[in-house]
Amino acid sequence: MSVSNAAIAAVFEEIADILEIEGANPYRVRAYRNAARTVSAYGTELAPLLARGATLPKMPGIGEDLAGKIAEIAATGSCALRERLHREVPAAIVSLLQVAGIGPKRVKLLYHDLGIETPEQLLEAARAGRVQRLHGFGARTEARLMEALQRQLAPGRRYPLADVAAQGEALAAALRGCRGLRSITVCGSVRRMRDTVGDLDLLAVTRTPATVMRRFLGLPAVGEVLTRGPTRATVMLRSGLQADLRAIAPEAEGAALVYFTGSKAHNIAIRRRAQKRRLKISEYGVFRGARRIAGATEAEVYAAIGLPPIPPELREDRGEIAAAAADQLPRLIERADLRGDLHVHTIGSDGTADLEAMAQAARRAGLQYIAITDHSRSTRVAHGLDEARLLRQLDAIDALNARLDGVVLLKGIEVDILADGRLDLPDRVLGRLDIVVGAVHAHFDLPRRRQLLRLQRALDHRHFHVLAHPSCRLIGTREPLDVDISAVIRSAAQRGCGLELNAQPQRMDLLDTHCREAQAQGVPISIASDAHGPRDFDWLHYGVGQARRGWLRREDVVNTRTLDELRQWLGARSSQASSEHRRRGP
Ligand code: DGT
Ligand code: CA
Ligand code: CA
Repeated sequence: MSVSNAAIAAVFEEIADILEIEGANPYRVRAYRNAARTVSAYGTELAPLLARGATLPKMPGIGEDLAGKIAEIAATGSCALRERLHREVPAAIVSLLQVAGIGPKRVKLLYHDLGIETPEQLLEAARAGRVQRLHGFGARTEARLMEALQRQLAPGRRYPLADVAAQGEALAAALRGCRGLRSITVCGSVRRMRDTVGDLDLLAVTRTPATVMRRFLGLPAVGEVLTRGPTRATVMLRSGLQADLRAIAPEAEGAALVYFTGSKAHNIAIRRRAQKRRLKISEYGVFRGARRIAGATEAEVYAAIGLPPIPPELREDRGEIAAAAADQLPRLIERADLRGDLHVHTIGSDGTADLEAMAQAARRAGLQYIAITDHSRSTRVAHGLDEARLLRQLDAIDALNARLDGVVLLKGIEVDILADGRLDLPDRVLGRLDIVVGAVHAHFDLPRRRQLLRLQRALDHRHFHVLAHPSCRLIGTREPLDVDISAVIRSAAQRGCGLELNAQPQRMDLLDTHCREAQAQGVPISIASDAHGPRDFDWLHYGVGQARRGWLRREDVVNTRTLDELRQWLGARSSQASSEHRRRGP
């Protein structure tokens, strides 16, 4: 597997972070940050290009030195400078940067003034009240840090799917080609596409487990070995994530896949079903007495207990076994069904690329249309658009649509839902847009009743189409809004609005169970990347995974429609809303 532009950018970001912690020249720090941004926004993957022997394309701000580093990282995943920096500062210190609310400047202060190197030490110092005395911290910051740290250091911490899946894929890729290895699969909650993951579960199919185990334990990503046996091992990865590896013989591959994919509740339910047929299911196969009657493939295992194969995303013991037995499993949505993306940012607000770069990236991602939905003015940190800037963007979209082939840009906005439920831009502006996506970005802690009224008032708005990231949770950092989501879903149904399933790794919002509720109410779902850069369309894959966990079919998802069908829905929503508006009076 080659090193992605995002991975190259991440190395540059890390170098910039450490240089900043060390107090390096700000220009030097900025050069690495700019390089990170340029590389991650670049439309073509660089590593395969370089591997073919091509020279690096000219990129703004990338001189000879940085170009050399890009080549080094593309070839090896790292570079000499980064390795040296890792030797100079305690490696753990970089993990301090992952604590919400502290950047390099603060890490530097904590290290120099208090000798703090790890999140654990920081929590201890905060509890002792030593942090608030530092320049630029204060009691409120200390309290916020303490809260973030307690969450981060809590046992049973769960990680966003996309992050863990990438690590799992990298491990699997590093093992592929190992002698005697027939296949390697990431199982567990990752294969079920659960939004958060506790640990990685890898399944290796081989007749020579010892060779595979040795290779696995020697991988650079593997830190501490926690337990090991002839066919299993548990390790702590350097990233801080735990991983299990199990080796199994080819004739048991299917049974082992079923077992290690889980969920545990699903396994227990199918075991019960097997028992009724006097069969025994384990990771080694399906047995009648001592005789193995199935096990090589998953389909064979399910067939042995009278079921069609059940997609991994449904294996939660939430009715999938009864549905399978009645031959009523839904035909789940697939990534290829998505024709568009209704939530995309550009440099107009806090994105990293311009309209055209996002349009081209969308086309490469197989999309036929995208809605440009930059932030509105209230979201100041994101440099939200006011009326004048939005109108200029609309002209730019017209001009671009006139010369673009293969992808159409829709005019939209991610408009702030203000504390009282009003929208952040006047009607005369919203009325000119193709699509209005509304979202909460502040006042997360209103009383439960008021929060619902706020969202309902927004949904009532005649120009409103889709409620973005409805719960507003951020995995590991922000709890969901305290609001009756079922009531929000019913309100959306009554008003003909859609709900978004936001596929950003930290969001994954709507939840799977709420997808199912929305489906039952006939609320269209928009699976959206909320892309802030060209590579972010990759996240749609995880959004589709979550939709599948919510039993959604192609017809439940509004951005599977053709552009004409979509426009019809958007238009119908506006005219329905305005007639209701007239009925109810202004
Ligand atoms: P996670 O890691 O918390 O995100 O969730 P999983 O589902 O990956 O759980 P994990 O890693 O504890 O176990 C991986 C799979 O192994 C799980 O999905 C099903 C299977 N498994 C684990 N423990 C048991 C058990 O006690 N009984 C059965 N039947 N299966 C189990
Ligand atoms: Ca797991
Ligand atoms: Ca596990």
